[in-house]
This record gives sequence, C-alpha cells and structure tokens, in this order.
Amino acid sequence: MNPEPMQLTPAQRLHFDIYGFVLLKDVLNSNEIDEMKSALYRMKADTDRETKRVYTRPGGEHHVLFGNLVEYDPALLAYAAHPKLVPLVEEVVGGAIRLEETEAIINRRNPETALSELRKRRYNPTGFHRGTQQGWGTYMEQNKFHCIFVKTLAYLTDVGPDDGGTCVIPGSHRLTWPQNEMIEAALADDKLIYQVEASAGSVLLFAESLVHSTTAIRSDKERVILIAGYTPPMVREWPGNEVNPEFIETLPSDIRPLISGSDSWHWKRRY
Ligand SMILES: O=C(O)CCC(=O)C(=O)O
Repeated sequence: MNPEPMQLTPAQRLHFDIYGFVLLKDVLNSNEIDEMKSALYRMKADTDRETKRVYTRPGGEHHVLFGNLVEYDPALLAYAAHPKLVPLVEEVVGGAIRLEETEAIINRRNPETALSELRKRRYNPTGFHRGTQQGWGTYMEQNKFHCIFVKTLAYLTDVGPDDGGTCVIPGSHRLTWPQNEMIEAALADDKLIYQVEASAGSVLLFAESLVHSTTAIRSDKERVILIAGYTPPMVREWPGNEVNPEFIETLPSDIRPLISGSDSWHWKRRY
C-alpha cells in the first residue's frame, strides 16, 4: 500500500494562504544536503556542464546561477522529485504537477559593495520580482488559495540574518497592485519585508505570485540554494529548462510525467 501523501499542517497552510510562503524545517537530511551540495560544486568546476544542458548565468565572481539541473546528477534529480515535497506542491497547485525549472545559486558577499553601504538598510534585496500574478496565475478552490506556479527553495547552508536569506513581500501573492508600486512601497518601510533565516535542509515553499528577491550577503559565508519550480502539466517549462527526451526515457515510470509534463491537458485535479 502507498503511504498517505504528506500534507501541510493547518497552521502551515494558513501561513501559506496569508503570507504566500511557508518555511518547512528539516526536510532534507545531512546526506541529501551533502550530495546536492557536492553535485553543485562539481558543476561549478565543470567546464563541460553545457553538454548536459546546464545553463549558467554568472552574476560576477561572487554570484553564479545554474539552471536545468536534473540531467547533471542524480542528487539534483532527487530534489526535483522529492517525495516529501511533491505532495505539498500538489496541494497548493491544486492537482498533479510537472517540473517547470530547476536552478541553483552559489553566492557570497559582493567585494565591490562596501559593508557600510549594506549596513545602512535592514534588508538588501537585489531584485524583487514574481513569475505569475493574482488574477491569471492564482485561484481560490474550496476556500483555499492556489497558485499555478509554485517553487521549493532549499537552503543547503545555514542562513542567518547576514547570510542572504531570500527576501519576500508577505501577502503580495494575492494583490493586484502593479508590481513596481508594491516594491516601491515595501522598500519605503522595511516592516513590509521579511527575510528568511533557515538552517541547512529547510525548504521555502512559495507561490510565484509572491514578490521575492535574492538578498545581498553581509557575512563572509557562502550560500548555496537549490530551487525547483512546478506548474500543472499543461503549462510549459521555463525556456532553457527543456529536459532531453532520451534522458526522460531512462527515468523510473512513476516520475516520468513529473519531469516531462506528459500528462498535458489530462490534469488530475485534487478536487
Ligand atoms: O536567491 C534567492 O534567495 C531567491 C531566488 C529567486 O529569486 C528565485 O528563485 O526566483
């Protein structure tokens, strides 16, 4: 018999509905963290990574972003198909899901920015954005908030107040305000911003309609995060995240629809 799929507790679901995110503690164990982190450092050193379809967006010496990761290493595939996380994402999407993207960021303090500058503000978001919005990317079903684009962001290093935890504008996931006006208003009063602090192995589950940002690091610690994005199966992957069909053929049949989106319009809803 299959075990009951994991669910958000009522408190976690309420947090998600009110604020647009919830931090899940101790999701990944130390083996998983080590395997995922070492795959990402191997990728960073691997000049041949493009042959496995990985894309790279360098943001300077101190910040590198990799994408389309599942073919690169089984530990990264395992994160995208994580049995603890997939049911929770399905719950807030409202049905079966497909993988839309995988990305990772390894970043440090930007040596070109004076620490005194970074100390002037409580939070230093580097670029607030969102990938969908209230109205066309969200819906209510049986009184619960749902989003058709949801991410899980795993912290693979401990992230304290100076270590660049993700910044969010809580509650923005349900607002129809123009994005720029929300960002401007929140930057004018930092009580409207929340910066995540988390131990390694914690996962931030959030709706992509939530305005969020990478945060400049003030400490000397390097941060490593791993991200997976999901949508219902009829939605396309983010450009650059196309997974090789030959690789999909090699996958166990139970995760093939998740990685490929093959269910398409035959969406198995939860309702
Ligand atoms: O770097 C972070 O903490 C946030 C990453 C992000 O903005 C995203 O996944 O869209």
